[in-house]
Amino acid sequence: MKNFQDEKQRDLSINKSDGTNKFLTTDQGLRINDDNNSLKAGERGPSLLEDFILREKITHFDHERIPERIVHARGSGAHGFFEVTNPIPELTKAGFLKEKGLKTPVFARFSTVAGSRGSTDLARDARGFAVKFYTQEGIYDLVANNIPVFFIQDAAKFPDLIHAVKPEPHNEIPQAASAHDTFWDFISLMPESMHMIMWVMSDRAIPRSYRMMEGFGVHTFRLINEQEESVFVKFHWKPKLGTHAVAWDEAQKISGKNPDFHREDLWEAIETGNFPEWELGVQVIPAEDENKYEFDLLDPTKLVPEELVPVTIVGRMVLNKNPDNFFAETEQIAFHPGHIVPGIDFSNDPLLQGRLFSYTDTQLSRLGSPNFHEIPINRSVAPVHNNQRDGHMRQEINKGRVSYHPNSLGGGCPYQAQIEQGGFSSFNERVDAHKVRERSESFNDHFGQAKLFFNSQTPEEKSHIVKALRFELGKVETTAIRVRVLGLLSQIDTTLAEKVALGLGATVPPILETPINKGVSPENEGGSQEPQTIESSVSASEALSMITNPTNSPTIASRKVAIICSDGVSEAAVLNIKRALKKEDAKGCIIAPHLGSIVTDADGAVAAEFSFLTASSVLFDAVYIPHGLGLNALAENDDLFEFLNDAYKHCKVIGADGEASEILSSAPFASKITNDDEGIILTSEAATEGFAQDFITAMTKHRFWQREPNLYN
Ligand code: HDD
Repeated sequence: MKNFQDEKQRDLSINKSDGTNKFLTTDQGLRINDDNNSLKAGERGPSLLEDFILREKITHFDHERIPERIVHARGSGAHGFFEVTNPIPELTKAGFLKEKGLKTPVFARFSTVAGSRGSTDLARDARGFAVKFYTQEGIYDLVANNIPVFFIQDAAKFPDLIHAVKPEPHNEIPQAASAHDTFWDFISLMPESMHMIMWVMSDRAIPRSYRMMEGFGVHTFRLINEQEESVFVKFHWKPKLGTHAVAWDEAQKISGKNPDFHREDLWEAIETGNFPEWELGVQVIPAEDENKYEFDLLDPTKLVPEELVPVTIVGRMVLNKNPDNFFAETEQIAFHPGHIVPGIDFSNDPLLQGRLFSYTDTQLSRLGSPNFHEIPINRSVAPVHNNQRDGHMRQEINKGRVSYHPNSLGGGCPYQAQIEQGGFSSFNERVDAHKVRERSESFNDHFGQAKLFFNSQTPEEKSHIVKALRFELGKVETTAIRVRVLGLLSQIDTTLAEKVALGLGATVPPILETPINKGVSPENEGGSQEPQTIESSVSASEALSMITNPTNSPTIASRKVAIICSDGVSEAAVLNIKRALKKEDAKGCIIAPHLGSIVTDADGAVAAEFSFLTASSVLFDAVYIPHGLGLNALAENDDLFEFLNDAYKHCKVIGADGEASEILSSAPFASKITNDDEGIILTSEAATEGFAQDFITAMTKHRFWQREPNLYN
């Protein structure tokens, strides 16, 4: 038996348990002799209430679940570090941004917004991108999304927005989907949501991977330097792997084939050493430029185009360790935009101001106690000393008689820190105003930046937005809601509205005076403030398109290629592509009609990792069919054609060599393949290194969307 003499040893034994080589015990440390049978009066008799071991086990089990997050319930996270590459001490006194090379531990959690904890990763939705920095000056949370703007301008509308998007209350349908009446009813009456609607109807809302998403702090924040001077700032995360999406049909199929697709992707990338990485950038706006732009910096439905204020990179984040326990870490982590450190401060964005209340409140209900900061994943690495005491599940054993300030009995401790000693102080902003429930007129333009976003998209991306809107509104049953949305879309782009209307068999209404902001009903249109459209001084921005986005890099690291094999496959061809992919840190996975060994033409064997039953094209980035003797058998396999069809439809690279290239000519899409389709890599010869290189070069382009009919044209 251990004799816990020092406190530290005891702490460790409480907090860490890997369950190996240990006796099974009760929660009180009593060794259990029989965990399989409850205590009964005789072998066939009734169970006895006395069985404290059974009762403890069942009671704990009965209470295993905590309320899921009211939004962002479905998510995945990982540990890592943030490293300063370009310190900005002239702008902020925040210690974790001050010194080149300084590393700060982080935990990042990515999430969907609307779905429940068990819902699919591939829902059309914004993604949460929350990072907890364990800085020497306390916890800093950057609680961001993968979209730089938000649906609403004031936190007062957040419960309405979420009630509208969540499953409808009478029948709890649909799960993790915005394609239903209540969501679009709300949206149709909230023109301020139109900019964000353009983003969520774009492919941003169906990312290929959490690792291939940008992150945005959304609100304007403040940075404060040692001289107590302040600038405004917008935060950006830029992914090293570029920003990529899947196709909408693909997203829906992935949801069935593997609802954990993003979760697994993040987990596997970290397990295999492909550590996800982002750069952190800032857009800095001098205080004197606060009113310089055609939009208000405090309006969270607006972004600052990078053409007006470039993004300066200050550091990088690398995620290099998966959690040990999902519940203890990913589920119990408590983010809060109000967790800030000296050198960072809030702006008066009314959405942010409401968030500052909401997140503490939600932790109280979810984690059940004001002591949520003591849960290991939430603990500050900076020492915590204060006079907060007691409460549910208090971990800290505070010593002594003093739990108040000021005190003399405790030598005045803990005492307040001067600003020079790292004490936090808010920016000394002058506020002199009437108390009002009003919205600033500078928030009234709801369409200017929606247009900017739409105009920045490539033709293929515009087509995807048309398709997404046809899908979403096509699921809406109330005709009047569809028509109202068409009216709003026509204020962004008339062709967009007409193309969506075509898919709905509807007509775009004349532009209506739409109700905004105040409590107005659809019948009683015309709020106190009229919506207006202010043309953006930037007409298009490359950074807003995923295809022209400057973050895109020609890497295929961690991408997965399906290599379709059957007995008699060319061993040389399989090894050739596998070798070439490995060099790029990508992976070739063998898929065959059955699992286990596949005999090669050289009488060797390759192991099939998946069969057609356990794999699907939607789970891979590209498909390759190597030549070989068993192709005739493959050519009769319906599953193969479904595989290839999806790969073609989702605009992926498809390659084949030797006789295998003939299989493609019998595929249903064969007649559609055009000569200029750079995503179809074929050779009638046996594949060479050059072939593998062509295949990889094609993969760096990610997708060949030109294959699809363009719905916007
Ligand atoms: Fe929020 C969770 C991001 C507006 C109230 N939010 C939550 C998470 C992210 C965001 C990433 C999940 C954190 C995690 O992984 O645990 N939220 C945003 C962004 C917003 C935003 C970028 C707008 C710019 N949120 C917003 C408003 C309110 C909330 C206006 C309320 C007034 N958000 C919450 C919450 C959640 C939350 C209810 C649910 C679980 C939690 O906080 O811890 O308090």
